[in-house]
Amino acid sequence: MSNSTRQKNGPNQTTRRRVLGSLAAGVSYLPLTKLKAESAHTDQRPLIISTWPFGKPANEQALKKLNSGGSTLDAVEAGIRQAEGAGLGSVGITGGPNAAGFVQQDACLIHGPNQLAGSVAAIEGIRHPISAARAVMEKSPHVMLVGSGARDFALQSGCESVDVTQHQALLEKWKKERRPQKPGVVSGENHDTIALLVLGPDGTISGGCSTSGLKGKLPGRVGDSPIIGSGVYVDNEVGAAGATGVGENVMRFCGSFLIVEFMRQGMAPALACEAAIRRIASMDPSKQDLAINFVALDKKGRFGAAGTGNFPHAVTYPGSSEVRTAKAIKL
Ligand code: SD4
Repeated sequence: MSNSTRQKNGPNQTTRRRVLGSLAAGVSYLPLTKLKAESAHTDQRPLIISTWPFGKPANEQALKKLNSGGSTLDAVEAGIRQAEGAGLGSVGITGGPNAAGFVQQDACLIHGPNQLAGSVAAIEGIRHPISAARAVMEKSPHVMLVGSGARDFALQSGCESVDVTQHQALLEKWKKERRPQKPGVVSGENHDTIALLVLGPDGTISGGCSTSGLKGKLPGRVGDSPIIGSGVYVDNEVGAAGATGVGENVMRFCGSFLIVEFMRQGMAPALACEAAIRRIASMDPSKQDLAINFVALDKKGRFGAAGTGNFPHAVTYPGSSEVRTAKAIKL
């Protein structure tokens, strides 16, 4: 650009054109006017957002941890431990069994300031998989451990073991009492994931995710939840996103990473969640009911969510803790 053109346009117009240009480049085949999901904003810090109504007590536990001097990573772990230990019949060891009648859990966390992450998948008999994921991050040179290796490492790291044989009786009872679910189908009865994101008072962002996965899944099946960039993603300069729903429909598209990239290009969190859902829907050849939902927050304190169904999620900051519902995106 010549000096005279630069002077004529002025810095604001140039910046605006650049932002619009990058927005267009990011979602080139999405009609931007179709995107409607609205984000909210707070100047209050910390700000915590998580999936489903059971995220509210988890958020409050995370807030407590921050108030007692914990880091955003400590808060993520504390909040998710609350959900894992709440006996929800969903997240945690009391979650839904796989097709063989065992609970296999997936969890991960990621810390924005140093971009360190830890993850466990298809782990059995560990009370708090999120703490096992943190142990992988802090005590091993790796990011992800699975199956019996993950369990052995968790035990060596001091994580609490749960007797899965004893639990089997409970699982049998659970299976008898509930309507059979087809693997891969998410209904009101088989939601089972907490993704929880924290923006700290100093602008630090961390996030995590924990699940017993889709009920009735094949043994060994791993979903999106422990996959960095799918179940959760954090970029400390931009924001964070987390997912719940049919993992197969998130992990094929790196859903949470995609949302953070849309936010980097200037989209507010809810809009970025909606754009990701529309992108995924446009790319998915099966045209099935995707059953996916996302929460997101950005560095500026904006937050929001979007889902293919009405999507309740929990938002907590000083002076406020509530469940909000994002209206279903019409595809
Ligand atoms: C999974 N995403 O294992 C998880 C399940 C879930 O609400 O989020 N259900 O695919």
